[in-house]
Amino acid sequence: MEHSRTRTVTTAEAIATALIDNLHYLQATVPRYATRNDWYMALAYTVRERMLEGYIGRVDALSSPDTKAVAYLSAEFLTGPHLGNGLIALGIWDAARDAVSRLGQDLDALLAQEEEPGLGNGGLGRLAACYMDSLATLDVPAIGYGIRYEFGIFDQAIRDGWQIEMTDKWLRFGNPWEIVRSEVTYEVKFGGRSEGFLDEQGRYRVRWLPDRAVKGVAYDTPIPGYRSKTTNLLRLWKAEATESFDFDAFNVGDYYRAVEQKVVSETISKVLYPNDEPEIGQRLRLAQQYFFVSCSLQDMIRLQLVRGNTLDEFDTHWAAQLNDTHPSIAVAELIRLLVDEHQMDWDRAWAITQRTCGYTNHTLLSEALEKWPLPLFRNLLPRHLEIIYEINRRFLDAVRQAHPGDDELARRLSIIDEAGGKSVRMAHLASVGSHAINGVAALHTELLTRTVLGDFYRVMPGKFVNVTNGVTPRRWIVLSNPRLSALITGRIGDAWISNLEGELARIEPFAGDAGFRHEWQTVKADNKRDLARFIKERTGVVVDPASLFDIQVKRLHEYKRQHLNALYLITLYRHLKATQGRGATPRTAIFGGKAAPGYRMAKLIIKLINSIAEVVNNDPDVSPLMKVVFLPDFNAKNSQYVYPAADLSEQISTAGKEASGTGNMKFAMNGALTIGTLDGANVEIRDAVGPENFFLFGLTADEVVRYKSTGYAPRTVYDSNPALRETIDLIADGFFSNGDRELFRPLVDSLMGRDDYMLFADYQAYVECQQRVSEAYLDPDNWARMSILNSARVGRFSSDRSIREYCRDIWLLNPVTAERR
Ligand code: NBG
Repeated sequence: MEHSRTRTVTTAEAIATALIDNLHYLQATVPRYATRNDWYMALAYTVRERMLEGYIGRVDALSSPDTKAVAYLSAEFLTGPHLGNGLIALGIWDAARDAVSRLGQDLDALLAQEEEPGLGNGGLGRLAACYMDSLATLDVPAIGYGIRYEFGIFDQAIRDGWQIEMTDKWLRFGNPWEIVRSEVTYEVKFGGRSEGFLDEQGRYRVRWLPDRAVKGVAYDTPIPGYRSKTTNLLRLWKAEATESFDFDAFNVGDYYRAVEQKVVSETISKVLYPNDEPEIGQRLRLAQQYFFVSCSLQDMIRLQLVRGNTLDEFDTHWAAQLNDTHPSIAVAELIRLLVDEHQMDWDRAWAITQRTCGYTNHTLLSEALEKWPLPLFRNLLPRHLEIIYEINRRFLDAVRQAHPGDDELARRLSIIDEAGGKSVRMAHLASVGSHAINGVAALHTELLTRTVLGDFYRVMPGKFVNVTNGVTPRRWIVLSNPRLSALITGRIGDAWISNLEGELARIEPFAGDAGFRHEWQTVKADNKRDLARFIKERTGVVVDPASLFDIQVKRLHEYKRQHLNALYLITLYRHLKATQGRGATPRTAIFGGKAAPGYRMAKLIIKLINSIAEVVNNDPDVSPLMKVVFLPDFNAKNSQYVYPAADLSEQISTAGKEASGTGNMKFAMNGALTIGTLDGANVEIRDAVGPENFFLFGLTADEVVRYKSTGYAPRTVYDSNPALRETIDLIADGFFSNGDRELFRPLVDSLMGRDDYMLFADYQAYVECQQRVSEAYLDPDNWARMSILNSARVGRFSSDRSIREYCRDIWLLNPVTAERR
């Protein structure tokens, strides 16, 4: 059938016509009354329309009996704004700009109008979004399954130097990207009990008698691949009340109870938990996890049957990736669906489950490994607990058989933690129930096999693989840094956009070309001017675009050591005071990131940074040479100004703590040099760019462990290092808090007493390394050369490479080279 050409043609002319049409027929307005949001909505619909043919193509593939598809199960997808990305994917940026300006509008203003879906906390959720982009670009049939939170990550404001949280009303003005599938719904049950019975064939079976249920409704967002013909689906579930369950209440006339039931049901998808590590025992969080996993698996089973395939071959047609432990209840739920609801026998269901699931671990922090108290778990998911006991019994039997007499081993491996108040260890459930377990950087995977999953590695070494994270060059170079993109494309053509690993290195020879270096510097300078303007607008602080832009943006966490950076800045400040700035490299230190609302130390670190900023920025002796800025509300949208403008990328976590990092990759791609420890993917980035183009400092992961075990005493370091002592004393004496000695006491005490993250141990090395940075920056031409080499050599950190590895090593499917439009 012929489609309406207004909705598919991509010339400026056609886009302009579509815009007016959509303004009229969807927003019910006309140019003379249209608000900016009306224009934004009309443009978004215009872009979405052009994705739909690809979307239908994908639905066809998902319905075909030969397809193997990926289900990327993730409690978080931090996609960032869709409009700009869509324009790039479809190749209609220039046409859209043209169309919009013919109608008297400004594309940048419309792009700025979009409220980003903040459906994630940080790296983990953003990684899922990069992977969706690469899956679509590589034309891998995939569905991202998650939760359509009504409120995403809070908006951060800074008042009086403190973080203030505000609810994120991202749906307030409508969401033009999603397509509600009111008929794609599943029932999800909770609570109650189970009972055994004999079926017609006399087999023992179990049924679950829940005491309540909610309904999940599918909301699809098309995810276009870069210039690819198909468009994948991000399918997010919204919780609603089931019709069947409140029916009784209506019948007995208890109208209010029925309404209350509705409210209770909807809370499940109400809000994203704003912690990058779980709070133990949040019942609603377990309900969220089970809710989206159950809907997703039911949907996968439905699609499997719609294709005309049987459940016996489920794993031939589906690969389910568990993004951290949040969806790991999938292991028990898939068994329950197959055994209880589809009458499969246990052994077969178990084999299918294991072959279907893969588990990605994203953290080594033991406090971040999810555990659920047994009573809570039983109360919410009684049938799943039984299934988990059965999985565990069979698993531990096998362990005891292979390692007779080693009861300790079995105890440590058990899915049920018997110590103290018993709990369910979700990482164990995921590890047992998956055929592959992967870490997210080489060092991280190695440490996993030695520490948190060491016992699993001993009994099932073959399951472990590494897939180093990657980020999409479409959003993080093309969209964020158009100037750099134009420069690169001008020299090597644009094939790098969909083949970063193969092509980007072709700019390396230009590092030796003075003209190119000059253009490279101009791009950076322009980007820095843009960021300076943005900083002025958001914070009022005026920064010098010629100074070294030294940037640390990421969630606030002690292990990430924003406070080590802060200690350095105090030291630098004192040094500049003492030397009256002679020979100094002007520096602008920029921070951004949210702290979990309940994480007091992280919030105090924000306050400290702002307090230092207050003193430094207002000191006439120093402020021409040094500025400190805390950029509020760091998110995907704002970050697109940040990475392209960085000279120096701060990746200074305590070695052994950061699983991978992905900001480190975005910075390097955009030509920032890294100052960092040997942690996460920093190790591989340094290998790629060459040690001479990377500022390394600090203890290694092994040294950290050794130092701690031989009695690390931060106070001894403090006593023996005058500069450190002066720095800490200034904080303690209230120099940054108007004489208030109490304000930062918890921070000072924690460093002096325990210093869990070894700031003092790394302090001197860090300060000296920063000194080397300052010196290097005094030679702009050489800096430009190093910057070019950084970009040129990090092509392998494209998420396309990561996704190819997942396809090859874990999902066992062949990405066909995507047909380009
Ligand atoms: C984070 C790690 C990062 C890593 C991202 C993506 C969690 C639990 N983990 O180092 O801290 O880059 O995951 O893998 O959010």
